[in-house]
Amino acid sequence: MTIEEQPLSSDELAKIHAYWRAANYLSVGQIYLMDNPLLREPLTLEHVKPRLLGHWGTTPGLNFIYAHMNRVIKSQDLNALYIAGPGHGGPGIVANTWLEGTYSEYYPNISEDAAGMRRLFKQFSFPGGIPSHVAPETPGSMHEGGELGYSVSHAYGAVFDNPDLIACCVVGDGEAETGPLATSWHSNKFLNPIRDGAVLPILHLNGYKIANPTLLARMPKEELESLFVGYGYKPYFVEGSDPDVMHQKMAATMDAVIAEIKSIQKQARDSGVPARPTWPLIILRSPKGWTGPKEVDGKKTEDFWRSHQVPFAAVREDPEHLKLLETWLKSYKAEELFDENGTFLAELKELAPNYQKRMSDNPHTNGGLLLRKLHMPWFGDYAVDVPQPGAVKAEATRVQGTFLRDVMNANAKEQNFRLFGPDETASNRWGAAIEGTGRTWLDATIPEDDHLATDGRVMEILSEHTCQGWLEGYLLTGRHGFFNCYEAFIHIIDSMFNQHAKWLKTTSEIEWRRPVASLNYLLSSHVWRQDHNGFSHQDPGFIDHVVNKKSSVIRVYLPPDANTLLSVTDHCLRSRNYINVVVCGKQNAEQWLDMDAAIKHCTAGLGVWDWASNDQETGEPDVVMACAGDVPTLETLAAVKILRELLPELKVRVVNVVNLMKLMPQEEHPHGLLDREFEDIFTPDKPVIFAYHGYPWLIHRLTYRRPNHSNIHARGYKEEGTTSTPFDMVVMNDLDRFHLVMDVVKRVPALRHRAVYVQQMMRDKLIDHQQYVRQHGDDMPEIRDWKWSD
Ligand SMILES: Cc1ncc(C[n+]2csc(CCOP(=O)(O)OP(=O)(O)O)c2C)c(N)n1
Ligand SMILES: [Mg+2]
Repeated sequence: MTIEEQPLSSDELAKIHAYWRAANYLSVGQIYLMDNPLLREPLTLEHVKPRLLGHWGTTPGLNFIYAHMNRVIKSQDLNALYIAGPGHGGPGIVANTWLEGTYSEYYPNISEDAAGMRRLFKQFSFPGGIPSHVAPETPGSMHEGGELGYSVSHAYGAVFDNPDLIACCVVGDGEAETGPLATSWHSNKFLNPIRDGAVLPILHLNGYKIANPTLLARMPKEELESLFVGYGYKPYFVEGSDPDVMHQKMAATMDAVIAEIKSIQKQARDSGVPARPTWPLIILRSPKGWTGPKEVDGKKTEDFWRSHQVPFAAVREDPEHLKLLETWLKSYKAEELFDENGTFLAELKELAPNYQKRMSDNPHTNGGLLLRKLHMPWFGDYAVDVPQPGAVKAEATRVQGTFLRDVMNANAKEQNFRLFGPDETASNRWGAAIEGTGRTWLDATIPEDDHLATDGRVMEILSEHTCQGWLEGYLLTGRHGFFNCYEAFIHIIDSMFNQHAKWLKTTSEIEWRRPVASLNYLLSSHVWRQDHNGFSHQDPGFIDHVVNKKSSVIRVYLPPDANTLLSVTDHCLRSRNYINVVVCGKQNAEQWLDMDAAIKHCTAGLGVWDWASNDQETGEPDVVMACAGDVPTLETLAAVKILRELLPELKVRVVNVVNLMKLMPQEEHPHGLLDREFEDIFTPDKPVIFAYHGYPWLIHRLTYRRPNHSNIHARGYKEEGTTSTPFDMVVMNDLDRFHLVMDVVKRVPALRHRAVYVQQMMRDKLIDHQQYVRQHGDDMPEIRDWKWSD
């Protein structure tokens, strides 16, 4: 659909065009200049930056949309934020925040005058200055857009449970080719027009990416239109390149789509019926590098991919380029836009809204300002009764699900807590949470559907990217959430995790950014218990990936049972500005700690399990049996029991690690133990057999600087797996109790004389196991029915 009305008077048209010119001028200035910001002197080489960095091509389009958003925010008193999918258009967004006055409020040094403009230009992509993208440093940004693909999911995450908010979401046509972006169009099926706000997606069809045309720009218009109709949107086209015509078209279209959004919301809110509407979407087809040089060195530049970055960069070497730059900058007629002090003219500045109506100062983009603590039920009320270690079994994540359901209920009024997952929430046994409010679903239902609800708070779509993007958007606008995922497939969002960790690291260094709730992952259906699925579903490597990131923002927890999982969950939901990775199985499994012990254990993060150890009297073990993760803990305790029976004189100390970061040196991670504390627990010189949930090398990576590192012998997942029995999985990876016993006798010098006999016994046991599982398809009864407390 195309709107042909011309709502702007000639004065309004002239002003909005002037506003756009100002933003474009400031964008080019940031890319090229370090002095002479208003071109009051002839441009010379000294005024030009020695290294020209940044992106021009996307910027005029972003500025165009920004100016037109300002117009409707003002005329219709909207509460809106701006998400620049092509975040490389940083100069444009920075320019707009400066024109609105916000930039100078946050950074008084960058004042609203010629001196401030000079600094504004110089700092961009300059050592000691600001990054080239719409980074955390940019007021009004909750989306850096450096890694493309997440704009739409972030926008929807921001407006869930924010009924008055509109997220203007610019999507690059290159960005729209990415997998995460493509799947995220479906977010409209999860948006409840009564309780949620609205997203206004603007597909920015400038035709090109870095060095290629884009698919969406070159496909026939009918196909493009059908594509978005198919996704459930109503596309409005704004196409052209003549600014006067385009301003009228854009203004008319903006008026139409805002009216449509308001009417959809009113209708749903008045009727109380939250059916899925067809939300409007704008397709803006305008030239890449619009208003820039048409040709450079005889080559097409405007309306072509050559304008993507710095359209010409030999300014210092080529006098023609210097002249081209001056002509280009002068084309914006800065003298008509800024007064003699270099201050933006008041009659133009007033086109933008004021105070927190400015998109650059919308508090939702600094979510910590709006963050409210969750009402937390006492997690001890959900405790599994554990009269003795190993006396009962429970499904840890099912217990966690009941707690999360009640967190959700306790915050029903605030509407600030949601759960996210790629269709695995029930499988990961958070069934109670689903039964609580249901899963969000706005489309058709049939009577047999299970807990689909228009106001459900459990968000499920089979796209890890979309789940992650929604949750990030939700958290960054000041709310809380938890993401559950199969352990192996969380790798799909490795890169999104990276970006969020970078965002948190940077924001924690910016004093006006307030802390937001942590991003919490439950990784379940983990490597050791992939009974249905086998090898493809076995990958515990996300932890290895996570620990690469700045230690101040990452936390990894491996609770061994339900009560420790509850304690860790409570802690994660109260924490701020972290990414908490919690790995825990969902199967019915041994429970070790009662709630009191669990709280103490989790508070310490690791500790000696005295009830499983027998070195209390001497205080000096022969061997330390360390474990992290539920299955390794089980195998360790089973190995300890064998050792007790076979070698009663052996002094064994059992250490369980919940908080993996305790292993790191304190200088490297705030949770790290002091070396002295590490020595107290792991001894200065005794063998440590460490059974670990994931790839064993990580234990060495975390402890390589520790005093007793040469005696640490780590076992873990060695990339062996298939669809087999639970015990066969640990055997395949040498993590089973029998291998652990063999490790002990090999490494404790005093056991040399017994080694051969014990090893033979263990090897025989492993042969019994092999034969039994192949014959019966199940683990041996002595394994399956094993109990610590016998
Ligand atoms: C996931 C990802 N892949 C690749 C890049 C490198 N990259 C930066 S900009 C760009 C082209 C983007 O094109 P488009 O989305 O159309 O933006 P615009 O034309 O508005 O600059 C690419 C490929 C990236 N930033 N992120
Ligand atoms: Mg493009």
